[in-house]
Amino acid sequence: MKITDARVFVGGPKKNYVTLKIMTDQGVYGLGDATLNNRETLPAAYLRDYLIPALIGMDPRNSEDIWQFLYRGAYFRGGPIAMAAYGAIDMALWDIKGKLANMPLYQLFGGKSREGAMVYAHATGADLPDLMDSISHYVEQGYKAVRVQCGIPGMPSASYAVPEEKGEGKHYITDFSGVRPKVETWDTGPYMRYMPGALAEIRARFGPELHILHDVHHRLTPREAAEFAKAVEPVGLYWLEDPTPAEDQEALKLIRQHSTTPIAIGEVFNSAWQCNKLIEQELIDYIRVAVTYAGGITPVKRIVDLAGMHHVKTGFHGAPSHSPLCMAAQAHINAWAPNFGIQEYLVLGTPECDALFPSEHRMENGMVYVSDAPGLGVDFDEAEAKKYSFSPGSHPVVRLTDGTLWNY
Ligand code: KDG
Ligand code: MG
Repeated sequence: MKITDARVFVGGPKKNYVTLKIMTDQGVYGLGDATLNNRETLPAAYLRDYLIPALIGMDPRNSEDIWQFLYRGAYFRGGPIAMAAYGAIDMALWDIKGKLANMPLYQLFGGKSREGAMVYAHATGADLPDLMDSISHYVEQGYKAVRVQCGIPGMPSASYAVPEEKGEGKHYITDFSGVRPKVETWDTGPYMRYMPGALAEIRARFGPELHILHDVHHRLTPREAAEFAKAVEPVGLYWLEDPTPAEDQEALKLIRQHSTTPIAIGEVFNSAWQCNKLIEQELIDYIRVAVTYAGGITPVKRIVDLAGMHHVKTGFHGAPSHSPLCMAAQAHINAWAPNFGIQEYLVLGTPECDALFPSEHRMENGMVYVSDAPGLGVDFDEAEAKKYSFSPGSHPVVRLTDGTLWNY
């Protein structure tokens, strides 16, 4: 069996999805997602100019050897652009494998460990009453877990993930007006003074059962993060996410030594080598990698297995950054993984997205139910894809009140 051709499509409804389609001499094709948020044309170019020509003629069933060929075979290893491109290839090869076996991917991994996988919604508010309404909205829809982000009194511009426009699926992350980033202001003092109390009010209002998550989005120093994690202990958070940038992994010990608040990290990681120390030293409780960014199903399964040996659960990234193909790959891992924790999920709620990526993966009462269709269980409608083209966007940048550039 041979790979005969592969094509890359960039575009989608309110999003530049990078979709790879690998064709074979047996008529079976595989699909993968290489969407690297706000850098979409780069993995697409790497795929088109370097990787696809090398893949043609290879046996698509040898997904392990092809992954090694991509990763070890590149003299300059890894990095977010390359790993997103490898992620798409690996996903597409697993899709082909599942279709050949006539089995959904979770069966190839070892079958189901659960029926539905718990997901968390994104509640946001310009202020606390607004956030309370947003949380109620998701609780009424049946969500058992909600990530909460709130505007901070005294902070000149909204804190992380607070949309200027309200409504489900509003893009508070990507600004499509061009590649010049919008500037947000951050002030640690007001945040540290306000947010622990706000989280306590949310707990008091919604009771002990609701899983409350909060994303610090890399804004604190390790010492501040340790203080914050300790201060919010009585709230009983499900997790505190990205309390500090994770390049300095040693620094995370400070948070661990001062608090029992569960920590979730990894959405910007693109290699198992960025995860293994945090997992082995048990400095985190949830590993947040995404199948696209971390190089595909092959390496992510290895990360999940290592995590399982160290009491670390999964909490895969699932912001609107990813196409339904990546979300499907994660749904199959979530159905299988013995150490599944939770899945991030953002309701885009667009019929256009469903038309572009038809699938039978279902979302009900805050749970995702994986499709039983062979492979990933998601198709790609090329006629629909013709409606869309690339439009450049950017993440914001963050500056402190005196103008110093800070962590987004
Ligand atoms: O591209 C960046 C977003 O995916 C990120 O800001 C979202 O932090 C995020 C999250 O937890 O979903
Ligand atoms: Mg995050």
